[in-house]
Amino acid sequence: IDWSQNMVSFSPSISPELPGEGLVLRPLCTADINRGYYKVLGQLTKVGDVTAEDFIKTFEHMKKTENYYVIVVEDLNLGQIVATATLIIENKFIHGCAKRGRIEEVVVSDQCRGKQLGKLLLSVLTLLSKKLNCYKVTLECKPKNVAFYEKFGYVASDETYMQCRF
Ligand code: 16G
Repeated sequence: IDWSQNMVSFSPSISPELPGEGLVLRPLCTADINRGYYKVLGQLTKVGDVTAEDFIKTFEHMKKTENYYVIVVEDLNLGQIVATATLIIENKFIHGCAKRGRIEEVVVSDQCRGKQLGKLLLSVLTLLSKKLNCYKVTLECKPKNVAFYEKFGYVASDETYMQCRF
């Protein structure tokens, strides 16, 4: 990704390569199930009872499709995941068989707020979706988070987000 194209400023300055003292930004790996990955996801929503086997099966499927970019920030001193976000690429027949990006599961652990990690994750995945030639990238969020996402160029759509829950 071309980091110079990112839309937000960081103070103090951080980057994907240097996300902060003792922190590393990298793709999710299987061992992260033992580094509190689910504890972080649990701060967003219900995660359910997931066995290591369930996790590995789902993760292997995601990797095989090559359409999932799950990134995490690890605190190297604690050996714990402290933030995560996912970009999913969807293939379309429309727009000249274009690709569309979806940003999902953006979570920064309570203890790691104020380190600009949410900003970093969103900048990286938004730039990545552009680099992968998505014609758009979308996300769903709570009204209180709208101002945060606007910083990266996201605008509220005139379409209504609808869902049917089971
Ligand atoms: C938020 C998340 C979405 C996640 C959902 C879970 C972002 C930008 N959005 O909408 O990715 O799947 O919450 O909520 O992180 P649920 O458990 O009610 O489906």
